Amino acid sequence: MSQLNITINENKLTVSPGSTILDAAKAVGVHIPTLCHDPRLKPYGACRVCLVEVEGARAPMPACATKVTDGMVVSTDTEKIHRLRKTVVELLISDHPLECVTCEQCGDCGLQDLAYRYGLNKSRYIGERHPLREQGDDPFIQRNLDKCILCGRCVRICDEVESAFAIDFTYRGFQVQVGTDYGTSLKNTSCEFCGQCISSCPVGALIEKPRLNKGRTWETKKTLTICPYCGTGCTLELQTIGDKIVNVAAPLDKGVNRGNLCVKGRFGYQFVNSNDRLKTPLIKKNGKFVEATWSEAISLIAKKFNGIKSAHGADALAGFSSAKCTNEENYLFQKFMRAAVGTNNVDHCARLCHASTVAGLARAFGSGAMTNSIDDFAKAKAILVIGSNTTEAHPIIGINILQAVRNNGAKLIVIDPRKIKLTQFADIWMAQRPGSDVAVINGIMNIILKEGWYDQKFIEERTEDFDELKKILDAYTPEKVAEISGVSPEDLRRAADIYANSGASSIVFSMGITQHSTGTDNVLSLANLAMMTGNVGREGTGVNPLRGQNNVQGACDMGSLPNVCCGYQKVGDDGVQAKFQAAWGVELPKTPGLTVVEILNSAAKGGVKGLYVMGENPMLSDPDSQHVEEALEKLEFLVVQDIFMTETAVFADVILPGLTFAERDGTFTNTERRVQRIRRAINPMGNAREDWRIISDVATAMGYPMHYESADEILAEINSVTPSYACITTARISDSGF
Ligand SMILES: Nc1nc2c(c(=O)[nH]1)N[C@H]1C(S)=C(S)[C@@H](COP(=O)(O)OP(=O)(O)OC[C@H]3O[C@@H](n4cnc5c(=O)[nH]c(N)nc54)[C@H](O)[C@@H]3O)O[C@H]1N2
Ligand SMILES: Nc1nc2c(c(=O)[nH]1)N[C@H]1C(S)=C(S)[C@@H](COP(=O)(O)OP(=O)(O)OC[C@H]3O[C@@H](n4cnc5c(=O)[nH]c(N)nc54)[C@H](O)[C@@H]3O)O[C@H]1N2
Ligand SMILES: [Mo]
Repeated sequence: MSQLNITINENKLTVSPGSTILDAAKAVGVHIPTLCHDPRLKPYGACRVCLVEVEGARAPMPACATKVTDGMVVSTDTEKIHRLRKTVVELLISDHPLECVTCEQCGDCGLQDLAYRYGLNKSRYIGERHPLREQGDDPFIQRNLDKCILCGRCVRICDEVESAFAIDFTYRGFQVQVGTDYGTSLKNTSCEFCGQCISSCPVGALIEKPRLNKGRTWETKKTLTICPYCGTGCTLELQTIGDKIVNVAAPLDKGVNRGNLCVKGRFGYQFVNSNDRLKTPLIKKNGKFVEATWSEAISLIAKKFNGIKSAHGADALAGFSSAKCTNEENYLFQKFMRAAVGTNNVDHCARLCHASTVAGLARAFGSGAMTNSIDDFAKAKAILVIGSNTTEAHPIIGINILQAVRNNGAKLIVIDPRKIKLTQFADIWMAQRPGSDVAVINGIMNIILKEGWYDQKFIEERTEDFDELKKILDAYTPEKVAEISGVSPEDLRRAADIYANSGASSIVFSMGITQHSTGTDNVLSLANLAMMTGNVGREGTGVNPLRGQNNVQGACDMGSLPNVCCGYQKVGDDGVQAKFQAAWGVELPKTPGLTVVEILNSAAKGGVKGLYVMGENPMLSDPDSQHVEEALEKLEFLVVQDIFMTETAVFADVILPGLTFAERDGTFTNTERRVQRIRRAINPMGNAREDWRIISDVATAMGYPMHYESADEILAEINSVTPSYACITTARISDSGF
């Protein structure tokens, strides 16, 4: 479609069809004030402060809700417009407590800015005022209803973006207020405490409770970084005063989340400044932990590890790396285990999580990760969510999926034995018997085959062994699948029709698919379904595993795995061996090492004698905790490097205090393989140190020198030995990742 011409205050420009006057003004740097507008929401046009004059129009128009037409001539700075805006602001402040001196939002308030601009410190309009109605009987959201200007942003964002529907306008006329079905409390409502409403509120009516009285926004230092919780990898703005995080926000124009966060990202930062953090190294003496210096702790580890190595060989040692730590730390940890210790016994929690995805998708497509990006969900015509409780475990991806369904009309199929939030919005919800996924997917493929809904051209050009698949599918008639899974033949048929014939269907999966003894087969079945219908390799399609922890994709990419080095370069391969021996300057072990589960099995039998656990909590996370306890107790020497005294750390001989995400630099790789920067916002707590610095010091003490000045320097080394990260330098990672 052709571009549209518009003139704003003498500035001429062209914009794309669909742009509003506000968009166009922004593009030429003309400021138009707004109160009810939020780029995350549909245009509303209620507050009237964005009124502008349009040549030929009878009355001023709201810039936020008026689409540009070709040849439009707009004035934003006329006397008439200023008079109108001033009146609107005066009316608003006539019923607004002008207590800016104590208001949390002072300095960051849309209404205060406008009142200042128009020199209004009182209103000509005097009438009934709303009494003080402060609310907030929950831990997260302070609601000052007397400061509410009824712009509706909180109500709309709760509906349009979060699909939580917790609040609405209640009562009528002068009594109108934002409330809930349960009076005014947010407790016992569908509120998810994501705080999207707070992030949208233009005034001080909604405030993050934990930040109360800790400092105004303008007093804080702001650091852009990445959320430390799940694999979505949302961009956070940490607001700090001194070494304390006082609030978390998210910029509207950055990252995968563009201003949105979930309850964990927005409110779950107290652990950083918690007094329970480990602050100094600890050595166990006579069953009790005693504070130690770094050099005491590190030389003890070097002595014990070198002792076990010379007595029993390097394979009597093992290490757990961490999906909580950065790429730089994961790279260094596996290098430490391979080059300094001399074993491939290195693994991490991906083993318990998406190991079957990595195996299955690597076999099907050559790479074990999402085939499409998070933004692509908006382009899907149908989304099949199987074994992923997306809105709870990956909330920002969850809201993307719901927006695709509710705003773009994408069809939603949910295959999950449990009723989850997504099932409310699903066109079809199949509650199969747990573990019957291969049968259900085969049943869907059986129908697609019979009906001829498959993509013959795609199959011929891009796949192998379709005939083999056909033979297997014959047996999975809808009736037989119904018997195995409990899903009705009608539902299977409808699901097959929607998935195969939508034009662009995307599959989303997570633990409901992977955490099974048949996990790899489950993943392969999903890949087959996508390939059979040509739903891969295009926008809005694909097979999309949602990775769990914040940097589990990176921990895998960096080779914290027993069979591959960074970039999935196989340890048994001669070329790989030669390359890393040259790069790291030592002889390297050739046989693949043990997995997380095998390491603990071996320890229980006395095979593995020394274990280094960095940022994992196997006592809580690994199967059969009694068995884990036996294994940990049997070890001759256990090192735990964590930020807290965990259930695992109590078994350690030495505990090393690491730093949180807020105290260090580095990179995380999110579920869509976007490499993003985390940045130090505050100084390290106590005597704790960066994980990468600790690993380097232990390696050096063991006789394999590692000297790095910064995370950047480690990334440069990663660039040089990892083809898939070759060009990902810090300089090239912009604020939105690489
Ligand atoms: N709040 C919070 N968020 C997290 C985490 C956390 O600890 N807390 N952890 C992160 C991590 S590491 C991960 S891996 C992800 C996990 O993210 P998810 O995998 O989305 O989370 P689960 O709760 O394991 O849910 C899996 C879904 O599978 C369903 N399910 C169970 N059995 C079957 C089955 O046989 N077939 C099918 N099709 N479905 C089944 C369950 O009912 C559930 O809805 O979450 C990440 N996000
Ligand atoms: N019962 C049960 N078991 C499970 C699961 C389940 O749902 N239920 N889920 C499975 C899945 S999907 C996964 S991914 C695994 C997860 O298994 P784990 O990786 O063991 O998970 P966490 O308990 O999150 O442990 C992370 C540890 O890292 C520490 N930590 C956080 N940040 C840092 C840091 O910057 N540096 C250092 N050194 N330490 C840090 C934390 O304090 C915590 O002790 O658990 C698996 N096991
Ligand atoms: Mo996970």
